[in-house]
Amino acid sequence: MEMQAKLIKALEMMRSSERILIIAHLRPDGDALSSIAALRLLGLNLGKEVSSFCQDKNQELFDYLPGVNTIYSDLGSLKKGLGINDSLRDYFDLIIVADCGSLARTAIGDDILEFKHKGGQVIEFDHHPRIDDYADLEIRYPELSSTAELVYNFIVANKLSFNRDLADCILTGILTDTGNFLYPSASDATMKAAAAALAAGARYNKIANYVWRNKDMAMIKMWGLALERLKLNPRYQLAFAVITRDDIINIFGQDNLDSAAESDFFSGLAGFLSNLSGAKAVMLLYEDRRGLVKGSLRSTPNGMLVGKLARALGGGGHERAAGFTLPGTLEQIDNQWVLVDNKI
Ligand SMILES: [Mn+2]
Repeated sequence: MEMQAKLIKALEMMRSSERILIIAHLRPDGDALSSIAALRLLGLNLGKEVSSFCQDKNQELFDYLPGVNTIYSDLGSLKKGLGINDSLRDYFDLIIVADCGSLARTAIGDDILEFKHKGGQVIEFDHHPRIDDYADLEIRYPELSSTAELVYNFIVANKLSFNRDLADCILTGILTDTGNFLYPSASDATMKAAAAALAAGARYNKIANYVWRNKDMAMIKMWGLALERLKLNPRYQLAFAVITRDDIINIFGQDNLDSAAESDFFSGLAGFLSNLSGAKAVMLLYEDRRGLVKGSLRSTPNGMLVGKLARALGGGGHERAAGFTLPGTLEQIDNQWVLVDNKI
């Protein structure tokens, strides 16, 4: 099926449902939350009852997006809030999964499979490479910059009205997933979608302040430390930087980063480093918590595709922007950084 036909079919499925649950990935980024916010508005415009879920969403994240404060951040409170005793199928007839890449990234994969098993319908809107095949209607286009761009295509394909609130969502998703149009995923179609959002009244300044001009002193210092630590592995032409748990405690004065700070560090700094010339790829490593190391990989222009490497390390993502998580700690031995897996 062509994209156009799939997008029309998605609207038919929404129209023939009464209660819709929209889900994006755990530890959401701007694109995940924008996609939820936009799809929720579109569902409400159809007269549907719409709920949304995103595991680990913290309260302030992208709070200007319409309805983003109504997103449930854990399944228990969703079920309690809606009076669901058992299965999601007892309440919903349609689930829309947005921007998730894999079922695991919904954080409630088993509940979704059970929902489907009991006759519920699932639509996927995504721009990650396929990992799982579970949706009744899979609208997956890895060549798109963002799921928000796909949602914009949904609006256009179905000739739905495009208002300022929707435009804020679309522009936010595009700006966050393209690093303000810097990453290679920003195509002419992406620019056209963003231009349409601006023409519909999207508040560019407010969005840019939120997604880009938002760095406090601690975050700038963390960027600074990572830049100072930047090294090139000449054999693989891989540039890399390392941030340890102790660095985070020293800089932030606390032992954890909230998801907004983490996303800024990973997406913001990794995206910035993807402009590095003289390297084929960039890798940021940091100790997510004691015993767990997260890696973020970016391809540089004309560099190597990093998606395969991330998948080989048990992670996922896009071909040019991907990540992984491994057990272990980061230690400096003989002036070299080593990932030590304490379990081995
Ligand atoms: Mn995305």
